[in-house]
Amino acid sequence: MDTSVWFAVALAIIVASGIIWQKICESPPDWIKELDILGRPRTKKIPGNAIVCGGSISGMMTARILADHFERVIIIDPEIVEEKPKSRILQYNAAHLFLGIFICGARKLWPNFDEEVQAVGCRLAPADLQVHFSGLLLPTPYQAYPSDRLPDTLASRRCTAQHLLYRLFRQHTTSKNINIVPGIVRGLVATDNMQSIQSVTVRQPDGTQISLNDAALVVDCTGTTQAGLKWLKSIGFPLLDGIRAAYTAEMSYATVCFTVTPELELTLPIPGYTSMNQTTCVYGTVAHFAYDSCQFGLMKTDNNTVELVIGNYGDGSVLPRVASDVVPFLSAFRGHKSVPSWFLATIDILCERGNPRFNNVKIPSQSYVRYHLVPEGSLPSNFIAIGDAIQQTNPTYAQGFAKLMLDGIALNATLHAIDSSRPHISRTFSAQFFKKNSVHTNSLWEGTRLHDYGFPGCQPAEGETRATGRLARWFELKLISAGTQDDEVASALWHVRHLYKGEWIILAPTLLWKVLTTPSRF
Ligand SMILES: Cc1cc2nc3c(=O)[nH]c(=O)nc-3n(C[C@H](O)[C@H](O)[C@H](O)COP(=O)(O)OP(=O)(O)OC[C@H]3O[C@@H](n4cnc5c(N)ncnc54)[C@H](O)[C@@H]3O)c2cc1C
Ligand SMILES: *[C@@H]1O[C@H](CO)[C@@H](O)[C@H](O)[C@H]1NC(C)=O
Ligand SMILES: *[C@@H]1O[C@H](CO)[C@@H](O)[C@H](O)[C@H]1NC(C)=O
Ligand SMILES: CC(=O)N[C@H]1CO[C@H](CO)[C@@H](O)[C@@H]1O
Repeated sequence: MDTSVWFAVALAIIVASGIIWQKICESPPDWIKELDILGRPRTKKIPGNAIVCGGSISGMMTARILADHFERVIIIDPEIVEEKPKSRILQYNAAHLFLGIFICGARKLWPNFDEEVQAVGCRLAPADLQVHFSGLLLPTPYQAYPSDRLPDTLASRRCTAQHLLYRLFRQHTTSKNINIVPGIVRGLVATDNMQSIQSVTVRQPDGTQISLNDAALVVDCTGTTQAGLKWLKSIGFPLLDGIRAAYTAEMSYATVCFTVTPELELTLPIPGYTSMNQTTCVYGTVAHFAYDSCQFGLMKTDNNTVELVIGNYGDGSVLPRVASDVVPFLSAFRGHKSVPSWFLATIDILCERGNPRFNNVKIPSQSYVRYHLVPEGSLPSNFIAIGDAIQQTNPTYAQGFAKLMLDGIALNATLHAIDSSRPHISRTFSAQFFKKNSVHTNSLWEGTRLHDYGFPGCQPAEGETRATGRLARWFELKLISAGTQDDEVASALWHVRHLYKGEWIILAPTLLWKVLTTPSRF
């Protein structure tokens, strides 16, 4: 064959593999396919008790899913029964943002989600966060939804969102098979052969201890406490210390909550808006690590509230604590474009007339219990964890609720794969769940951790330094820079952010080309 034929053949192969590469990158992630079967009950239930330890967001979602699969479900939490304010949840009064995938999953699990959102005074808003990077806008992909409204997200204070989920949880028909036990889980008891958990020990509010037996499945939903790890170690499961990775982003977080009547809202000088209802956030910006250390955003939340959230890497004492601190703090933001004057004027009005209430917290360190790395056979087959009990990322990325929904989707898919004629929890159940789930959620940990390492005050995980991930940060800046200049790249970023698409979409040849060739603004 002469060289021109070789060349033609080689070119054909490159083009064909490029098309396949593009197709692979654009294919929907597993969790989107598995979302379809979320909330569908199985006909023959698995015998025994499915025991959920912890009754906050993860616990309620998990109990709801398990009630489709198990004969009996028990949920244990010291504060769930009369729906008391959550003194054990540090972020109970902190502002939250919710990513699209959480709303999709919640609608599958609770078909009346939208009505209840209305009933408690929360709002479903188009998922336009008006997010800026170092002051430059990353556009929202309205063009990708030409005939339709942009997908929704939830705009609500955390406390109201918690109340919403509690109502949905109690109203659903599955709740009659869910037994609520007030109390604190003290530990687990393994079977003699150490293959599974047989019972859960609970201390009730009156101080008495009870044992919940016949455990078919035990789920750790204890959030920050990540208590499951301690319980397993204390009864002799050989879990190495390296299983839990941790670093400290050294972040502080301030929430300023305003009361805004419709009349006051009309006086706000927000350009181009007829109302704050049109978007989720009015304005938000994230810092470039070489220029500033803070990020902030303003959003209308439930009822008549509006929240300003400010996260700062490093010293928490610089964050505003009284009304007169707020505008000076925000005006000092350094980026590639300054904070617009209408935004500062809006905050000024809100501070003066919106009765500002401050809630400042220090964010605990970030951690990931990598149960998927435990050698097969070293975990009880019927133990899993969901939500912050597995992975607690930097909350200013607002991924917590979306991440626990991904965990829930993986749980349902793993349960669904169980043989329906003789349903039981097999020897490999726990390993299967953690493996599947880690494939979906590892990148949330990787992406946020490596971004945080860009900030000077951050204390890296053991075995890493702040230089770890330098290449990833270089690529991130290229990507964001291209996003501020190209709608297709911005659309990909938005879809990955809301977890509608996997992050590999960025590697599609057409996008990658744009990212690498667009001149960088940073
Ligand atoms: C300041 C801040 C801001 C955040 N902002 C956002 C945001 O904008 N968007 C977002 O999606 N996420 C955000 N998050 C993260 C989000 O709040 C968490 O991901 C979410 O609360 C996790 O829910 P969970 O049910 O797993 O854990 P938690 O909400 O922490 O609940 C744990 C539950 O376990 C119970 N418990 C603990 N130990 C025991 C025991 N031994 N026995 C029985 N029960 C027990 C507790 O009482 C509690 O009810 C933020 C977090 C913080 C700290
Ligand atoms: C918010 O509004 C809803 C619906 O109008 C109302 O039922 C609820 O009591 C209000 N909640 C608060 C905390 O004001
Ligand atoms: C915004 O939405 C709320 C709640 O749905 C509604 O009561 C209010 O009238 C809306 N405001 C405007 C200006 O459309
Ligand atoms: C969400 C849930 O609990 N259940 C379903 C998930 O997967 C399959 C799909 O049919 C159902 O049978 C499960 O019961």
